[in-house]
Amino acid sequence: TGSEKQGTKTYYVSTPIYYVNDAPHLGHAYTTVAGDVLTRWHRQRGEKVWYLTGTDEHGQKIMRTAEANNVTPQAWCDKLVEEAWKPLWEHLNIANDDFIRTTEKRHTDRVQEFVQDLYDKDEIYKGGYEGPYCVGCEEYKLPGDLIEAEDGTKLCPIHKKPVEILKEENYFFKLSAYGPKLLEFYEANPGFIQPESARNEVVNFVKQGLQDLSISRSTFDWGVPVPWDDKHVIYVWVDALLNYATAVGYGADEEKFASTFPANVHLVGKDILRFHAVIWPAMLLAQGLPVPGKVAANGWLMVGGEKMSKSNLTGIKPQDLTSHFGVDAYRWYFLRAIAFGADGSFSWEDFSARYTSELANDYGNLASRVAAMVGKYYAGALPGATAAGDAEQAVQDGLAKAVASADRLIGEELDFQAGILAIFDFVKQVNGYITTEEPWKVAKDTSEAGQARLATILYTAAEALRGVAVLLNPIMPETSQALWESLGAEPALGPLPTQQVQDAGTWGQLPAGATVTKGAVLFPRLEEKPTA
Ligand code: ME8
Repeated sequence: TGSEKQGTKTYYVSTPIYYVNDAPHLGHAYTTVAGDVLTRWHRQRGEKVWYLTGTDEHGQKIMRTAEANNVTPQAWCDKLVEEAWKPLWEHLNIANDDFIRTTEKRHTDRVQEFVQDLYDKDEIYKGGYEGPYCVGCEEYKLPGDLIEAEDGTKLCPIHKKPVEILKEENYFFKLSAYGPKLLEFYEANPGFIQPESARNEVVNFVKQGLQDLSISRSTFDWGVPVPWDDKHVIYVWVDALLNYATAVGYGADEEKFASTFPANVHLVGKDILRFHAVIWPAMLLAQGLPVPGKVAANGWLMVGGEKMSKSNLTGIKPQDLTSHFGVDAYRWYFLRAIAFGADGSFSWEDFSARYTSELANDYGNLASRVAAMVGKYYAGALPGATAAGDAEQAVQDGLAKAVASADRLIGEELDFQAGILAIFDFVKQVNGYITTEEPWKVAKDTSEAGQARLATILYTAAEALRGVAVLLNPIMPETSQALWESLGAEPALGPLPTQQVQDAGTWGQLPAGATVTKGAVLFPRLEEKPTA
């Protein structure tokens, strides 16, 4: 493609576009924060990055919700987007570059063109289908996938709600023809689906043989009209998946499209893996368009042993947690506590315990002790390191190792938990260094050698924190910025976001004489837990 020729492919990350039948909950925020961390990490490498999120506004689920609330679907979507979704992402410091809504003309026009094109290429035909349909999933289910209620009613395995038998004359996409090509593609690109368990699930599913995909609906009209037959609207999932193309200029801005598409990483929950790892690449193959680099599935946040969903919430909103723990700690917690790809539960107790021991004690106290000592012994002017030895070399090596590990784990492998641990292992190492070196005792040695040691210890600790501020910036941007300022790194080294990850381990960047100030406490002691 043109983009490869120019070598300027933008690193493109997406979240699912969420249904706006209700306000966002912890589960949506989990995926969106992960995408934001990945995006900021790559920005911090100096790469060109595009982070896309948005909302999925068509289909029966939205239509019925609007009806139940006595408003038009469009009015419902407008309200939810402006009053619930966009404000939450702003609150959580999500630095998305665009926000696509599937009701926007820039999207619907291009969706029609895409589908018309497939029709012209004979990839779409008219046929009939009858089968169990889950409105919650907006998906026909295979009879074998259903579970049974005690009274024998067939239920969707995800929503645990009765399925409806739908019978429609619809348009079909020849998905079944793409099975062999997809299997070949998975084989040639082992990293396409992450984690391994998700990949195996998809490969087994495709190996069983794919059915053609019904891509239109004629029993309701809240959707994008099929261009050649306006009694039908385009199936909401075909409409939705195309957001990843329409948002970056498909059919409208060739240059932008060529330099951005396809996504390097589609972040999704494992509930919608098949759409992204089977249907979406097949749609692209059918058009001769390039397929994405990776579909990374996060596990489920669970409540009472079930996937947290709009109907079985914990009653805890993201805002309840951020007002107690702060936005940065919130962004950190779920990625730190749960291995990406695995299921996990939220617990107030676990969050509090980790906040106190890892953020407040290990990290926050280190930052404030170092600033306090530079204040006390050097009136806030960072001393130079003139007496470095093995202990200092070990800290320097520890930082280089943390940089390399975190860059691979977070930036490449999307193993946020292990990456965060690598950074915090280094924080622990620096704490250990200070405990061993006891600068408060060294300070009492007024000999020249003693004073040189004190200066060296404090410089080493401050310089180590300089590296930590860079590494944690994608995860906790507000506290990193506060630390950066407290170390006097700005103006000497420039604004924090311009610091590159790959340079973070280069030792000796903080200049002697930098003005160190004791800023606000990074992670204040927690108030009493609000009573439910
Ligand atoms: O599926 N744990 O939208 P949606 C972890 N519109 N992640 C969760 C979660 C949980 N308990 N609950 C939700 C749709 N998520 C479609 C997507 S994309 C072209 C169309 C996250 O509002 C997770 O990322 O149901 C999941 O895939 C997504 O929210 C589903 O959001």
